[in-house]
Amino acid sequence: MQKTLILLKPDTVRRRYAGEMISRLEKKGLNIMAMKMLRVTKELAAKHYAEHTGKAFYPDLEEYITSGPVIAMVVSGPEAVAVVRLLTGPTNGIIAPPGTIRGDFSLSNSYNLIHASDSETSAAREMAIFFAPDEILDTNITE
Ligand code: FUP
Repeated sequence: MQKTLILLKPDTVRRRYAGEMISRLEKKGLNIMAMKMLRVTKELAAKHYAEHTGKAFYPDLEEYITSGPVIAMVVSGPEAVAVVRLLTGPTNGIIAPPGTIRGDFSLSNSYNLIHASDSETSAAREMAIFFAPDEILDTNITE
């Protein structure tokens, strides 16, 4: 079993798609182990997006991710990192295939609704940014 970190970004909350996203994750068979709504500060954004802080698009990314509440989640399942990235689709909603979250709900390379860790190493790093260890619960679902 693997764990991965998901952020339902401000456009998901604004567009009232949080339920749709959570439903897709649950229907796939992933277990929700942690979930909280929060406002990402500039400091938190820089920590989470450390690999992007020097890039030309960072100011816009910072403005977007801090623009409203996000929902942070930890989900688990077999190969959860890769499985959630497949559900999410490529970064750019314009080329993301239909059936993926970004393919179905985004026409943008920036406003793409959801973040999902891209490796187990990133997942461990990102989970520690958003959750204390005791906030990640063993949901004990085996079926
Ligand atoms: P992803 O792993 O698909 O979320 O994408 P990246 O880690 O490469 O990028 C993180 C976020 O930066 C994306 F979700 C959107 C934003 N971004 C841009 O705004 N412009 C770019 O050219 C690339 C990424």
